[in-house]
Amino acid sequence: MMKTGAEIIWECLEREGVSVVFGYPGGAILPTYDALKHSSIHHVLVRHEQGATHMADGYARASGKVGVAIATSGPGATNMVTGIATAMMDSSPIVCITGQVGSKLIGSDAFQETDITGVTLPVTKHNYLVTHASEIAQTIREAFYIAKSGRPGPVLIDITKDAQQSSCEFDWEGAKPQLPGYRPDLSPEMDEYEKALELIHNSKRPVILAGHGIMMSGATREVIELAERANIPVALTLLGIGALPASHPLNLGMMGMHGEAWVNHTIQDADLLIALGMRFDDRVTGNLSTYAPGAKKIHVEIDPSEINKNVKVDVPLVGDLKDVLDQLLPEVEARERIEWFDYIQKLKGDAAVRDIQNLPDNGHLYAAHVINDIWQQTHGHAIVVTDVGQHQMWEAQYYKHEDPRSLITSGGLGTMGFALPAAIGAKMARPDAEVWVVVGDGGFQMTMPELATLAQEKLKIHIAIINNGYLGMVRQWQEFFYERNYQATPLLNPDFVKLAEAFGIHAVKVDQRKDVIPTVQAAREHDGPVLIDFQVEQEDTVYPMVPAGADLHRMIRRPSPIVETATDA
Ligand SMILES: Cc1ncc(C[n+]2csc(CCOP(=O)(O)OP(=O)(O)O)c2C)c(N)n1
Repeated sequence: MMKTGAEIIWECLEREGVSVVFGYPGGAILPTYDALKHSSIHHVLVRHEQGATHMADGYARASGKVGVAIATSGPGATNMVTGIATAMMDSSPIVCITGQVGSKLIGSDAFQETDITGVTLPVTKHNYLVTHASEIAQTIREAFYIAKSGRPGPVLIDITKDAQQSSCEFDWEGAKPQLPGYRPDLSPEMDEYEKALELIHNSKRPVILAGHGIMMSGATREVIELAERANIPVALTLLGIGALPASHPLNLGMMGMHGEAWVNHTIQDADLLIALGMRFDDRVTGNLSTYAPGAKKIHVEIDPSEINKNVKVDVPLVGDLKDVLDQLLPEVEARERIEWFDYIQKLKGDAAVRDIQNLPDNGHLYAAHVINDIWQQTHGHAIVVTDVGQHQMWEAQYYKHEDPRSLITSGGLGTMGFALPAAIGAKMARPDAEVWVVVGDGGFQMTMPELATLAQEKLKIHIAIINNGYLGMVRQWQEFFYERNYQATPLLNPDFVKLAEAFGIHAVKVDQRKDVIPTVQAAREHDGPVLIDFQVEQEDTVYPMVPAGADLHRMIRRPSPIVETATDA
């Protein structure tokens, strides 16, 4: 059947199972918007194209499906770059469709022309420039396949205006992906499994390092089975949080720069690290030359280019984590490891009790109180979407996630402005779920126009601004490493309550600890979005902290008496 390129775009998206797209129109994508009237797909009008990409990303992370963002050429497309890079660093499957100037104008510096495939080449898993309607169907099918297969990631399709306008025969079946050079279905050799099993069985002090790949591969059940069967404690990366319930007895907690001291010590003292779907980021390892010196390393990872990239491993198992664990699990034998668990228990010391919660009310509101109370009220079952900064680390420390895909945060790129739009995407993906935004006063202001999108879509999302009047995490680095020279970090903020009200969003300010729980409860009962401006202690600090590049076990500790963390063992 003859269809225009624009009609083919929508038809292909429908056939790929897309029900919502996030976008912003403009001249070069207008034919596609014109054809939207014939489609059943819901279009969310964002307020900035960066928001569209974060929404698609949040949608993808919450659902496991591919998120879709649409923009026009030139500035519309370049506004997407930050969101695309964010998705790339965290292996999030999104497809971005951009309009391009007419094919005859390409290279002429035409109005709103940018070489967006050139610009996004290093931050996409793959990208395309499409100049004929007849190429659209196959390109979209390939883009979806590439985005979600193997190590997931963002794919961009730039489609010229004339390709959208012209007509051709639409043949879905004939447009099957043809990617002879793309081999995402790798699997390890049998002898690698045997080597891994030998290491697991002979190890006395093993630790599983759980990363984002566990969620991406849908392997949470298998990871729990491995941990339980072989009796191995599990340390989590930031993006691995949720891979096993916080309440699980083998869950050690988060590792790395702001991980618990005992978790880092456990890793440093291990004789075997079993890295599952994680990539040994520098925030996780600290100084590579002193990282887990006595440990053999098994690395289960879908992307072969990650093997030996940062940490030299003894046994690489390259393949889909779920498939690898399915193969490995029947051969894994039970072990006791009493000494190892006794040792870890000693490392925990008093730090297992985070006494900031138990301090008498000194009139100050700490971010930790806010996050702890949100956790208690939601019983660890909300989807929490964070921004980047101190609040992000406090969230990871104090919100005890029980479910996979329930912490959505920009880990790899650390993109401020991510939280609000990503939460909109997550709520569209999981309308049944309770969604909280935990965001700093700085990052919130980067994408706060998306409050308008939130109001227009009438989504029940709760926004907790952790308002400390500073670019808090940078202020913390200035405090520790730049002699408290607070250059360019104090913030003059707008009145966030009035701002939200201007968008028709219910909002309230909280500066007393006693008001946190009632406000959280009221927000949960409110029928629609709520913004809470939590005015917290201005110069609070995230402890513990491994300074960048330092040895993982040399952490800056919270000075007593506020909170005592684990002792150096
Ligand atoms: C787009 C972007 N610009 C700059 C940074 C560097 N940065 C990291 S954390 C941070 C401060 C965040 O402040 P705020 O949003 O108020 O959160 P807080 O740390 O106070 O919780 C900055 C500027 C970044 N991560 N992203």
